[in-house]
Order: sequence, then structure tokens, then C-alpha cells
Amino acid sequence: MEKQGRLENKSEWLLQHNPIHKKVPVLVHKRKPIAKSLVILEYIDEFWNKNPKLLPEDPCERAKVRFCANFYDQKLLPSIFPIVKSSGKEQGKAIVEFLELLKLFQDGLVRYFAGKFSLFNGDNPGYLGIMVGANSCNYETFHKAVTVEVDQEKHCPSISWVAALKDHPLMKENISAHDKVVAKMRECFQSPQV
Ligand SMILES: N[C@@H](CCC(=O)N[C@@H](CS)C(=O)NCC(=O)O)C(=O)O
Repeated sequence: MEKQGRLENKSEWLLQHNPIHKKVPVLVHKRKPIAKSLVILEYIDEFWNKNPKLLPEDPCERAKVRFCANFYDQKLLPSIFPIVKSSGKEQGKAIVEFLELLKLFQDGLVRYFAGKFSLFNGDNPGYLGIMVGANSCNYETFHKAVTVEVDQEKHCPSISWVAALKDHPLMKENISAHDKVVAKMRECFQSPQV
């Protein structure tokens, strides 16, 4: 098993509660484990069934939001690991591939939602907002830990959405402290650049 980006010494608890993927997050509710971020969000939305819901009511809008969240989870996030695991030319190539996927994601949001879409559902982050926010609100820690910086103006037109998410009290409450995350990332990635 590759070391970088992996949790070492997985606990008995994790192996018991998520024996298939052996990954976090896992939500245990009523003694039953529910694994995978997006599955957990859908479970919360359905179990508590409170308004505003995390997913939109309209089936077509729901499908679009789910599609984008899946792309983010399955394509965009995994494309970060090759950046972390490489250096020099290889890292340059990994960055280009990541930026192509980032562009596809951002253009897709604009096209899919015709400028009307927001990562918020009412006052709070929705399904896609939570997924994007939980990872992107920490982008500065990634820059610091991996010493790779992306030109935001050029590559991240959606950075204003991320800034809005970062400013939200729920995100502020739940995003871990910058220095702590940088230290953890360095430890996990064992980046040759740092
Ligand atoms: N798409 C999955 C990603 C889960 C995932 O990759 N979790 C990482 C931590 S962020 C993990 O547990 N890694 C351990 C490993 O890969 O062995 C989700 O959102 O639940």
C-alpha cells in the first residue's frame, strides 16, 4: 500500500465500521455505520428531513447537484494526490491535469446552473457547498504544506464562492486550525518539497 495520503495504523474501530473502504468519514447513528461523505450527507438529509434540505426538491436540480458533487469527489479531489506524490516535471504535469479538471468543474457549474446556482441553500451551505467547502476552504493549508500555489485569478473564477463559504459561521466553527492542518498534511504526504 502506498504511504502518502493514506491513514497509517488504521484503528480497529475504523476497520470494523468501514470494512470495505477502510476510510473516514464514517457516521455512526443508532449504532449503524454509514460511510462516505456524500452518502452521509444524503442520510442526514433524509433522516432529519428538515428545511431547508441539503439537496434541492426538484428532481432535475437534485440530479445536477449530485452529478457535480460526484465529479468533485471522484475526479477532482483524487487528482490532487499525484501533485503531492511527485516533484519536478512530473508534478508540473499533475498540476496541469488538476487545473484541467478544475476548469471542467467550474465551467460545468456555470453551464449547469446558468449563473443561478449558489453553494448555499437559503442561509446555509447545501449538499454541494458542504462537499466543496469541507475541502476547498483549506486550500491555503495545501499551498503551504505542498509548496504548490495556483494562480487564483487565472484558474479559480469560483474562488469568491469559496471565500463566501469560508466566511460562513458553520464553516468557521468546523474547519480545523491552519497550522494544525499544515502539520498533519506534511506528516501524511511526507512531501519531498518541505
Ligand atoms: N470519497 C471518499 C473519500 C474518503 C477518503 O479518501 N478518506 C481518506 C481521508 S480524507 C482516508 O480515509 N484515507 C485512508 C486511506 O486511503 O487509506 C469520501 O468522501 O468519503
